[in-house]
Amino acid sequence: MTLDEILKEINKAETFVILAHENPDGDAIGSCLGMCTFLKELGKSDIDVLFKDFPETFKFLPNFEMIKSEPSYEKYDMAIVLDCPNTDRVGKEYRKFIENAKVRVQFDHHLRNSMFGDYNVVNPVAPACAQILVSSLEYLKIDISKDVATCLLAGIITDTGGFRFNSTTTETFEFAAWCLSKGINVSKIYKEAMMTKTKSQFNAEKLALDRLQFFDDDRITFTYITKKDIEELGIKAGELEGIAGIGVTIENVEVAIFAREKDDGFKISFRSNNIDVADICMLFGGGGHKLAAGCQIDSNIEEVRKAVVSETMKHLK
Ligand SMILES: [Mn+2]
Repeated sequence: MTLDEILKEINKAETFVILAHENPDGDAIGSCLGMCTFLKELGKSDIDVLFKDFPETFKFLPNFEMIKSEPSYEKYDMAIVLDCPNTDRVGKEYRKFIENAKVRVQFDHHLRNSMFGDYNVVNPVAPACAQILVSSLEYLKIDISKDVATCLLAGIITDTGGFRFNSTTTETFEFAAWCLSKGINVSKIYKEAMMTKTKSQFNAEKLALDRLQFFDDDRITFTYITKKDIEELGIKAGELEGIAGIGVTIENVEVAIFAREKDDGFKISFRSNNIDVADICMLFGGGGHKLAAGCQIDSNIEEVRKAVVSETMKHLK
Protein backbone atom coordinates (compact mmCIF):
# COMPACT_ATOMS: atom_id res chain seq x y z
CA MET A 1 0.00 0.00 0.00
CA THR A 2 0.97 3.62 -0.48
CA LEU A 3 2.18 4.05 3.10
CA ASP A 4 4.66 1.16 2.88
CA GLU A 5 6.02 2.66 -0.32
CA ILE A 6 6.29 6.11 1.26
CA LEU A 7 8.31 4.63 4.11
CA LYS A 8 10.63 2.92 1.61
CA GLU A 9 11.12 6.24 -0.23
CA ILE A 10 11.79 8.03 3.08
CA ASN A 11 14.44 5.47 3.94
CA LYS A 12 16.14 6.04 0.57
CA ALA A 13 16.01 9.86 0.62
CA GLU A 14 18.62 12.06 2.29
CA THR A 15 17.42 15.62 1.81
CA PHE A 16 13.89 16.60 2.79
CA VAL A 17 11.78 19.70 2.45
CA ILE A 18 8.60 19.84 4.51
CA LEU A 19 5.92 22.31 3.41
CA ALA A 20 2.33 23.19 4.32
CA HIS A 21 -0.20 25.86 3.40
CA GLU A 22 0.99 29.44 3.85
CA ASN A 23 -0.19 31.39 6.89
CA PRO A 24 0.08 28.12 8.78
CA ASP A 25 -2.30 27.22 11.60
CA GLY A 26 -1.69 24.73 14.39
CA ASP A 27 -2.48 21.74 12.18
CA ALA A 28 -0.02 22.85 9.48
CA ILE A 29 2.74 23.59 12.01
CA GLY A 30 2.00 20.57 14.22
CA SER A 31 1.94 18.21 11.22
CA CYS A 32 5.20 19.64 9.82
CA LEU A 33 7.03 19.49 13.16
CA GLY A 34 5.62 16.02 13.86
CA MET A 35 6.95 14.85 10.49
CA CYS A 36 10.28 16.63 11.02
CA THR A 37 10.67 15.08 14.47
CA PHE A 38 9.80 11.64 13.10
CA LEU A 39 12.43 11.98 10.33
CA LYS A 40 15.05 13.08 12.87
CA GLU A 41 14.26 10.05 14.99
CA LEU A 42 14.82 7.91 11.89
CA GLY A 43 18.33 9.39 11.72
CA LYS A 44 17.68 11.91 8.94
CA SER A 45 19.58 15.15 9.41
CA ASP A 46 19.03 17.14 6.23
CA ILE A 47 15.52 18.47 6.80
CA ASP A 48 14.13 21.92 5.97
CA VAL A 49 10.76 22.98 7.34
CA LEU A 50 9.93 26.09 5.32
CA PHE A 51 7.46 28.84 6.19
CA LYS A 52 7.64 32.46 5.15
CA ASP A 53 5.61 33.66 8.13
CA PHE A 54 4.48 31.60 11.07
CA PRO A 55 2.90 32.26 14.48
CA GLU A 56 5.26 32.30 17.46
CA THR A 57 2.50 30.92 19.69
CA PHE A 58 3.53 27.38 18.70
CA LYS A 59 7.09 27.79 19.99
CA PHE A 60 6.29 25.29 22.77
CA LEU A 61 6.40 22.48 20.18
CA PRO A 62 9.47 20.25 19.84
CA ASN A 63 11.81 21.31 17.01
CA PHE A 64 10.03 24.65 16.50
CA GLU A 65 13.50 26.17 16.01
CA MET A 66 13.87 24.00 12.88
CA ILE A 67 11.35 26.21 11.03
CA LYS A 68 13.03 28.64 8.67
CA SER A 69 12.34 30.71 5.57
CA GLU A 70 15.46 30.11 3.49
CA PRO A 71 15.90 26.77 1.72
CA SER A 72 19.23 24.90 1.85
CA TYR A 73 18.90 23.39 -1.64
CA GLU A 74 17.38 24.02 -5.04
CA LYS A 75 16.36 20.37 -5.35
CA TYR A 76 15.49 17.99 -2.53
CA ASP A 77 15.29 14.20 -2.63
CA MET A 78 11.83 14.37 -1.13
CA ALA A 79 9.16 17.02 -0.69
CA ILE A 80 6.62 16.21 2.00
CA VAL A 81 3.59 18.49 1.75
CA LEU A 82 1.14 18.56 4.65
CA ASP A 83 -2.32 20.03 5.18
CA CYS A 84 -2.30 21.60 1.72
CA PRO A 85 -4.72 20.78 -1.15
CA ASN A 86 -2.59 22.00 -4.07
CA THR A 87 0.91 23.26 -4.90
CA ASP A 88 -0.15 26.94 -5.09
CA ARG A 89 -1.15 27.06 -1.44
CA VAL A 90 2.42 26.54 -0.17
CA GLY A 91 3.16 30.05 -1.43
CA LYS A 92 4.80 31.32 -4.62
CA GLU A 93 8.42 31.01 -3.60
CA TYR A 94 8.19 27.44 -2.27
CA ARG A 95 6.13 25.87 -5.05
CA LYS A 96 9.22 25.02 -7.09
CA PHE A 97 10.56 22.79 -4.33
CA ILE A 98 7.59 20.48 -4.84
CA GLU A 99 8.09 20.49 -8.61
CA ASN A 100 11.88 19.98 -8.35
CA ALA A 101 11.81 17.19 -5.77
CA LYS A 102 12.70 13.66 -6.87
CA VAL A 103 9.75 12.30 -4.90
CA ARG A 104 6.59 14.18 -3.82
CA VAL A 105 4.53 12.92 -0.90
CA GLN A 106 1.48 14.56 0.54
CA PHE A 107 -0.83 14.00 3.50
CA ASP A 108 -3.98 16.11 3.53
CA HIS A 109 -7.59 16.38 4.63
CA HIS A 110 -8.94 19.16 2.40
CA LEU A 111 -11.86 18.61 0.04
CA ARG A 112 -10.96 18.85 -3.64
CA ASN A 113 -7.30 17.99 -3.30
CA SER A 114 -5.51 18.17 -6.67
CA MET A 115 -3.59 14.91 -5.99
CA PHE A 116 -0.30 16.55 -7.00
CA GLY A 117 1.97 14.06 -5.25
CA ASP A 118 3.62 10.88 -6.45
CA TYR A 119 2.09 9.51 -3.27
CA ASN A 120 -1.14 11.06 -1.99
CA VAL A 121 -2.55 10.17 1.41
CA VAL A 122 -5.74 12.22 1.36
CA ASN A 123 -8.75 11.74 3.57
CA PRO A 124 -11.27 14.61 3.48
CA VAL A 125 -13.22 13.29 6.46
CA ALA A 126 -10.19 13.30 8.77
CA PRO A 127 -10.55 16.17 11.27
CA ALA A 128 -6.88 17.18 10.93
CA CYS A 129 -3.90 16.40 8.77
CA ALA A 130 -2.13 15.52 12.02
CA GLN A 131 -4.68 12.80 12.64
CA ILE A 132 -3.93 11.25 9.23
CA LEU A 133 -0.26 11.18 10.29
CA VAL A 134 -1.23 9.43 13.53
CA SER A 135 -3.20 6.73 11.66
CA SER A 136 -0.39 6.38 9.12
CA LEU A 137 2.24 5.81 11.81
CA GLU A 138 -0.08 3.35 13.52
CA TYR A 139 -0.66 1.49 10.26
CA LEU A 140 3.12 1.23 9.79
CA LYS A 141 3.40 -0.08 13.38
CA ILE A 142 5.82 2.70 14.24
CA ASP A 143 6.10 3.66 17.90
CA ILE A 144 5.04 7.29 18.19
CA SER A 145 7.48 9.19 20.44
CA LYS A 146 6.33 11.73 22.99
CA ASP A 147 7.76 14.57 20.90
CA VAL A 148 6.02 13.45 17.71
CA ALA A 149 2.78 12.93 19.65
CA THR A 150 3.00 16.43 21.17
CA CYS A 151 3.24 18.03 17.72
CA LEU A 152 0.45 15.93 16.25
CA LEU A 153 -1.85 16.43 19.23
CA ALA A 154 -1.40 20.20 18.92
CA GLY A 155 -2.47 19.91 15.26
CA ILE A 156 -5.50 17.81 16.10
CA ILE A 157 -6.58 20.09 18.94
CA THR A 158 -6.34 23.16 16.69
CA ASP A 159 -8.28 21.72 13.75
CA THR A 160 -11.01 20.16 15.89
CA GLY A 161 -11.47 23.50 17.68
CA GLY A 162 -10.41 21.78 20.89
CA PHE A 163 -12.50 18.62 20.20
CA ARG A 164 -15.59 20.80 19.56
CA PHE A 165 -16.20 20.29 15.86
CA ASN A 166 -18.33 17.38 14.73
CA SER A 167 -15.42 16.23 12.55
CA THR A 168 -13.94 14.90 15.82
CA THR A 169 -13.83 11.09 15.72
CA THR A 170 -13.36 8.26 18.20
CA GLU A 171 -9.73 8.05 16.97
CA THR A 172 -9.27 11.68 18.04
CA PHE A 173 -10.17 10.87 21.63
CA GLU A 174 -8.33 7.54 21.55
CA PHE A 175 -5.14 9.33 20.54
CA ALA A 176 -5.64 12.03 23.21
CA ALA A 177 -6.21 9.26 25.78
CA TRP A 178 -3.12 7.42 24.57
CA CYS A 179 -1.08 10.66 24.91
CA LEU A 180 -2.33 11.06 28.48
CA SER A 181 -1.41 7.44 29.28
CA LYS A 182 2.14 8.15 28.01
CA GLY A 183 2.49 11.04 30.46
CA ILE A 184 2.08 13.77 27.85
CA ASN A 185 0.66 16.95 29.38
CA VAL A 186 -2.51 17.12 27.26
CA SER A 187 -4.06 20.02 29.17
CA LYS A 188 -0.89 22.10 28.76
CA ILE A 189 -0.83 21.44 25.00
CA TYR A 190 -4.54 22.26 24.86
CA LYS A 191 -4.00 25.54 26.66
CA GLU A 192 -0.98 26.54 24.55
CA ALA A 193 -2.61 25.58 21.25
CA MET A 194 -6.12 26.88 21.91
CA MET A 195 -6.22 29.51 24.60
CA THR A 196 -2.95 31.42 24.56
CA LYS A 197 -2.89 34.55 22.46
CA THR A 198 -0.48 37.42 22.04
CA LYS A 199 -1.54 40.92 23.02
CA SER A 200 -1.63 42.06 19.38
CA GLN A 201 -3.85 39.08 18.60
CA PHE A 202 -6.19 40.04 21.43
CA ASN A 203 -6.32 43.64 20.20
CA ALA A 204 -7.12 42.48 16.67
CA GLU A 205 -9.97 40.33 17.98
CA LYS A 206 -11.27 43.25 20.03
CA LEU A 207 -11.31 45.47 16.94
CA ALA A 208 -12.96 42.80 14.78
CA LEU A 209 -15.66 42.23 17.41
CA ASP A 210 -16.30 45.94 17.59
CA ARG A 211 -16.86 46.03 13.82
CA LEU A 212 -18.95 42.89 13.61
CA GLN A 213 -22.24 43.39 11.76
CA PHE A 214 -25.31 41.14 11.51
CA PHE A 215 -27.24 40.42 8.30
CA ASP A 216 -30.21 38.32 7.19
CA ASP A 217 -32.14 38.22 10.50
CA ASP A 218 -28.91 37.76 12.45
CA ARG A 219 -28.03 34.58 10.56
CA ILE A 220 -24.86 36.03 9.03
CA THR A 221 -22.06 37.99 10.66
CA PHE A 222 -19.41 39.99 8.84
CA THR A 223 -16.28 41.68 10.11
CA TYR A 224 -12.91 42.70 8.72
CA ILE A 225 -9.34 43.82 9.41
CA THR A 226 -7.47 46.17 7.07
CA LYS A 227 -3.78 46.38 6.18
CA LYS A 228 -3.63 49.60 8.17
CA ASP A 229 -4.96 47.78 11.27
CA ILE A 230 -2.39 45.03 10.78
CA GLU A 231 0.38 47.62 10.70
CA GLU A 232 -0.91 49.73 13.58
CA LEU A 233 -1.54 46.79 15.91
CA GLY A 234 1.70 45.02 14.92
CA ILE A 235 -0.18 41.87 13.96
CA LYS A 236 2.02 38.96 12.92
CA ALA A 237 1.31 35.91 10.75
CA GLY A 238 -1.36 33.61 12.08
CA GLU A 239 -2.65 36.04 14.68
CA LEU A 240 -5.92 36.65 12.83
CA GLU A 241 -6.77 32.95 12.56
CA GLY A 242 -9.24 32.89 15.46
CA ILE A 243 -11.41 35.77 14.27
CA ALA A 244 -13.32 33.89 11.57
CA GLY A 245 -14.84 31.49 14.09
CA ILE A 246 -16.14 34.05 16.56
CA GLY A 247 -19.42 34.80 14.74
CA VAL A 248 -20.65 31.20 14.68
CA THR A 249 -20.55 31.03 18.48
CA ILE A 250 -23.47 33.49 18.60
CA GLU A 251 -26.96 32.01 18.92
CA ASN A 252 -28.83 31.67 15.57
CA VAL A 253 -25.83 32.69 13.46
CA GLU A 254 -25.42 30.23 10.57
CA VAL A 255 -22.43 31.73 8.76
CA ALA A 256 -19.62 33.96 10.01
CA ILE A 257 -17.54 35.86 7.46
CA PHE A 258 -14.19 37.50 8.12
CA ALA A 259 -12.30 39.57 5.54
CA ARG A 260 -8.65 40.50 5.96
CA GLU A 261 -6.94 42.86 3.61
CA LYS A 262 -3.82 41.68 1.79
CA ASP A 263 -1.68 43.28 -0.92
CA ASP A 264 -3.92 41.85 -3.62
CA GLY A 265 -7.37 42.44 -2.16
CA PHE A 266 -9.24 40.67 0.62
CA LYS A 267 -8.83 37.13 1.85
CA ILE A 268 -12.25 36.00 3.05
CA SER A 269 -12.76 33.24 5.61
CA PHE A 270 -16.16 31.59 6.05
CA ARG A 271 -17.24 29.53 9.05
CA SER A 272 -20.55 27.71 9.13
CA ASN A 273 -22.65 25.78 11.61
CA ASN A 274 -24.36 23.73 8.92
CA ILE A 275 -24.51 24.94 5.31
CA ASP A 276 -21.68 24.17 2.87
CA VAL A 277 -19.57 27.33 2.68
CA ALA A 278 -16.97 25.67 0.41
CA ASP A 279 -19.72 25.87 -2.24
CA ILE A 280 -20.00 29.64 -1.76
CA CYS A 281 -16.22 30.09 -1.85
CA MET A 282 -15.97 28.14 -5.10
CA LEU A 283 -18.13 30.79 -6.76
CA PHE A 284 -15.34 33.24 -5.92
CA GLY A 285 -12.57 30.88 -7.02
CA GLY A 286 -11.81 29.54 -3.54
CA GLY A 287 -12.65 26.39 -1.64
CA GLY A 288 -12.02 24.46 1.56
CA HIS A 289 -14.12 22.36 3.90
CA LYS A 290 -17.90 22.26 4.25
CA LEU A 291 -17.91 24.27 7.49
CA ALA A 292 -14.68 26.24 7.02
CA ALA A 293 -13.66 27.65 3.67
CA GLY A 294 -12.08 30.70 2.06
CA CYS A 295 -11.60 32.74 -1.08
CA GLN A 296 -9.96 35.90 -2.30
CA ILE A 297 -11.62 38.99 -3.78
CA ASP A 298 -9.70 41.92 -5.20
CA SER A 299 -12.00 44.86 -4.40
CA ASN A 300 -12.74 47.39 -1.68
CA ILE A 301 -14.33 46.42 1.62
CA GLU A 302 -17.84 47.68 0.72
CA GLU A 303 -17.92 45.64 -2.49
CA VAL A 304 -16.50 42.61 -0.75
CA ARG A 305 -19.11 42.79 1.97
CA LYS A 306 -21.95 43.21 -0.52
CA ALA A 307 -20.76 40.29 -2.67
CA VAL A 308 -20.16 37.72 0.05
CA VAL A 309 -23.17 38.60 2.21
CA SER A 310 -25.64 38.50 -0.71
CA GLU A 311 -24.21 35.20 -2.00
CA THR A 312 -24.45 33.70 1.50
CA MET A 313 -28.07 34.90 1.82
CA LYS A 314 -28.93 33.02 -1.39
CA HIS A 315 -27.40 29.85 0.02
CA LEU A 316 -29.29 30.21 3.29
CA LYS A 317 -32.70 30.36 1.59
MN1 LIG B 1 -5.75 21.16 8.67
